[in-house]
Amino acid sequence: MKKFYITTPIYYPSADFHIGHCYTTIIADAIARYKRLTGYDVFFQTGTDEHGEKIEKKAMEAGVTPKEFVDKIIENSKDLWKSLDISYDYFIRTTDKKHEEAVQKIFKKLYDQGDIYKGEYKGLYCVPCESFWTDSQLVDGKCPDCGREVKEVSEESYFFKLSKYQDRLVKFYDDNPNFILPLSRKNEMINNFIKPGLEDLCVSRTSFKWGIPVSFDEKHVVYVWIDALSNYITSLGYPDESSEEFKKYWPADLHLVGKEIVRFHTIIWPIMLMALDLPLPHQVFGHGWLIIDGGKISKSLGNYKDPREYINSYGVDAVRYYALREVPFGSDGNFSEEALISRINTDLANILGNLVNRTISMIHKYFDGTLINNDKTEDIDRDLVDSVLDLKNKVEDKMNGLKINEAIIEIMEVLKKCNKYIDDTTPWILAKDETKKERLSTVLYNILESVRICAILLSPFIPTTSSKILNQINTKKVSYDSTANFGALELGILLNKPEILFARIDMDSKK
Ligand code: ME8
Repeated sequence: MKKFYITTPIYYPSADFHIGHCYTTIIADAIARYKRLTGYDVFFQTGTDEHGEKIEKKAMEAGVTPKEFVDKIIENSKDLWKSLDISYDYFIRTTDKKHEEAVQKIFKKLYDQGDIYKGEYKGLYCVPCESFWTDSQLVDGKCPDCGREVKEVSEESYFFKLSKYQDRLVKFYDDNPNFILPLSRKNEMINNFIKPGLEDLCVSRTSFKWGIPVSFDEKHVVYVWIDALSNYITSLGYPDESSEEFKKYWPADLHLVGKEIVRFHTIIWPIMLMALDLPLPHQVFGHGWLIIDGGKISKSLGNYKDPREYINSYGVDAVRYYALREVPFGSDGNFSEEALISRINTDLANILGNLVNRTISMIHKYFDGTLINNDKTEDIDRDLVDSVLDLKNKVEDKMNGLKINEAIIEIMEVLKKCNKYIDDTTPWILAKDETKKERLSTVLYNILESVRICAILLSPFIPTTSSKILNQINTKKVSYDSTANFGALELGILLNKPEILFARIDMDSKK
């Protein structure tokens, strides 16, 4: 069986997640589910990034130890992923003993082989981003990522010889043109970081304690990004390269990350792996941000709600659908509750929900809920059947190119065709004429079969809705392979009662 190892970034533990935080994970989940559906052995990993000065400070403010602090709020991440139906296979915490020991071994190995050396760091540091910057990288004297003040730090530190690997990294980019996607992000990395020349990276700190101690020099803690990036291999058992999981899943097929952390994943991470003599991941995809009114969603601006509020109001699949459908993957996209409601009304309630509901209702009304097909086909059926037959490959094409919103659009187009087919064939008129009953059975069969195939192909995106539809149809034909043929839907099945999938929402009532 082919394997697929996909990761999200590991999140900073937080009590205040917003919809932007859900974005990477919803997309990763949709891809993981799609790969599973299509027969891959998937390992989907997420987790939490728990060390660093920022957490130490927050814990201090809360009057607890950092470990007590993270232990308490970690459940918030898990609860959020549960409420979003995230089907991760493994949740790593960087405070896991196994991870901490592995990071110490990685650091020691790099030190022993001369890739890490001791020196003195003098420079600029952004605490919220845990990033070091040079003067020339600052924008208006502030952190180029978050726009906040940076502080001067000067301390004895260990350094990682990034510079030594620069040429190998450039060669790797050249040999693997799809390593960084979208391409614009690759150009950004080359122009902003590689062309000016990679500087050795400061990889230890002594000014705070909350981190993994350097095993041979305990007043130092390992720089949080070295700690965090390692999660992608420590979870698989590294440094035990003979472990089952490591042998099976490494290298990762896809690291999905937000655009502001592409730099860590496409420069520091590959160089760490080269130094460890390990194969490099196949791809890093840097997606855009969800923004509100043109700006990043931010706590200080107070422009967001807890994502669970949207889930409670509109249902998990509505929120997932919005995140996946609204934004062309890779670009920034605006989030607004109005646009969410509008998507629910147009796509989920009208195009999908109404179609399923009226089809199942008609089969109940005209055939007592039993599916029959007297094979009275007509020319008009061809267009619908052909579109349905093309759908599996079209979705596959789009998903292979990580064009998730376009994959969904393809499915929605077929559902729209089903609605048009109903309008054109007018089953309620056929039902009035006893001699048209056979034709009516075929019309309704064609629609329901199209709905079944669309429901299976929608399952990676809106899994709960997909299973509700397949349940209402009461079919056992739910495999991916069964979407390649039109006509697999069993004759004689007794459909379950129709249930409303998405109620239309009155926009005014939400204002
Ligand atoms: O960066 N829109 O963690 P994090 C889209 N711990 N994505 C957003 C977003 C928005 N408005 N806001 C945040 C970290 N994200 C590190 C990762 S990995 C070895 C270490 C995304 O909790 C962000 O781009 O700050 C990132 O991909 C993810 O949320 C976690 O961010």
